[in-house]
Amino acid sequence: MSRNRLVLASSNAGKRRELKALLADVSIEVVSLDEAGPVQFPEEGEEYLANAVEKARAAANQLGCWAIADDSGLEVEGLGGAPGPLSARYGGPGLDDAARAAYLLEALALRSNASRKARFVCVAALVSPEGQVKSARGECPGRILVAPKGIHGFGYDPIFEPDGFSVSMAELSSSEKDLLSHRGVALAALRPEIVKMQNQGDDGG
Ligand code: ITT
Repeated sequence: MSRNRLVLASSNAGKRRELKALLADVSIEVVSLDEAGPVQFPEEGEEYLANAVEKARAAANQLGCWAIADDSGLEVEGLGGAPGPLSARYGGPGLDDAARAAYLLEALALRSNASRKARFVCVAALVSPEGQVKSARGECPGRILVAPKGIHGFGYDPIFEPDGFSVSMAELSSSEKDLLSHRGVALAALRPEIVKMQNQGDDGG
């Protein structure tokens, strides 16, 4: 695999779709894992930064190219910040996105007067074929709705209303979400490093 490619080190189709759109104007070739080849990922821990770096590092090491990964989650004030970095596994194995969102709504409903204030967090990590690491964090503040709304996006989007909006994240178009989302903010902050990476690729290095 050419080192002048950037692989999206994620098994989550919703994330990959968003990362691909957010990287649409980067001139280096952006490829998914199904095009780049299988990667053995390490077990994830409970820290966004370490998780994001380890996912990108695994892909960069094993494929010999640039890799980008994100580790993200939803933090709910009334649940003491849960599910946070454990968002993908919240409620146990075997749940789909809708069941996980329903599980979170139930957990919140069981706590009387629990704060519905919440935020999405994303830490994105870029790793070079030589193992150099750059990272950036993005947050999107909002609140948890009482019932799901909307069909766009993925994960917890139908139960999250971003601050300043009266619709759920899943009622926004993908381009509207990209402008305000935790992932959009993290990728915007990482952009200068991606442009530098692109230039290194152009130099043949
Ligand atoms: P990879 O590690 O393979 O990228 P993953 O889904 O396991 O996929 P994470 O460990 O980072 O990724 O878990 C993030 C979870 O947080 C994700 O599965 C969703 O449940 C939730 N999440 C993250 N970003 C989200 C977004 O933009 N909208 C809704 N839910 C989101």
